[in-house]
Amino acid sequence: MSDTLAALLKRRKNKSFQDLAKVLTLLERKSGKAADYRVLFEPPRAPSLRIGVTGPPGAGKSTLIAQLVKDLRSQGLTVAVLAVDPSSPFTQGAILGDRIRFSDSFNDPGVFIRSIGSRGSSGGLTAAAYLMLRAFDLWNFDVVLIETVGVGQTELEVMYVADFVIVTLVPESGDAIQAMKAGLLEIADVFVVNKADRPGADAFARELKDSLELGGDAENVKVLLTSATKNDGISALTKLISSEKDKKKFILNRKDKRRLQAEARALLLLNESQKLEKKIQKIRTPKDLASCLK
Ligand SMILES: Nc1nc2c(ncn2[C@@H]2O[C@H](COP(=O)(O)OP(=O)(O)O)[C@@H](O)[C@H]2O)c(=O)[nH]1
Ligand SMILES: [Mg+2]
Repeated sequence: MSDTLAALLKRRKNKSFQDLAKVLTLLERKSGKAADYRVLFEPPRAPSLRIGVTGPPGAGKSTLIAQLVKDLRSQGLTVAVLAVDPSSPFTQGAILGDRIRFSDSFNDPGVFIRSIGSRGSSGGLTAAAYLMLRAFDLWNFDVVLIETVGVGQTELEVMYVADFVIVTLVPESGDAIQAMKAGLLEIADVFVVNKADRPGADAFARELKDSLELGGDAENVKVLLTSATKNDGISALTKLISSEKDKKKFILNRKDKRRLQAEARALLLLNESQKLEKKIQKIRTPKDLASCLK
């Protein structure tokens, strides 16, 4: 007999990765009764620090994450990665043929990696993503890295799940002021100008800094240069992450009203859409259709 969500969550103290993988699969399918989910909403004893890594496709987010994982592991921290990106190489099959030599981390008992392909029907993060992150809290990971792709409006939602947001750009990202207009300033705790081994990186970083100063945000938002493939500049980023973890302020910030509402929105939308789908499946005839709005 396969394990139920309730049974798997009950033995979470074992911290089995196999159990966790099963939990995530069940959460992704949203199978289980509402009562089974309750434990996910209890305040965790030691919540994981959630780091959002966002930015346009190809900016080097996955490469950066692979390097961050190695760095954080060398500090003895346990790490989970959740890639909300269908094209992410963070699946064992894909990674083998990938230039990112990440296989070490796959055999590391302190690293758990999972990707989810789909976004919610409303365009936002899926309810599954919120629930999975809660499961990571229960499994007591020190740090969770969340990769989300793009810089559109829906991606801005990452700020509701992450405690600290790294916006990854590249020298070719273009007009820095334009980036600010896209709402990136609102979500970024740090801007990473990756591919700093390419021309124009310094100038782009300076332009970013200038526009931060204009907006009066230069003190709160940092700009770092990295070259993820060369493992350059990553340690400065790891330092920022460690200091965020030590400050513990993130635990309080989780109670922010907007964050709670964003999570509720994802969960309720899923609930309602499942109910609607049941109704839709019952429509068989033009007469059914005519009466569906009653
Ligand atoms: N030159 C250079 N290439 C990089 C760097 N970081 C990543 N890349 C390359 O950029 C491409 C996209 O990287 P990936 O991590 O998949 O980007 P993502 O789509 O943002 O996750 C890959 O070919 C990487 O090897 C870097 O710092 N410098
Ligand atoms: Mg990626």
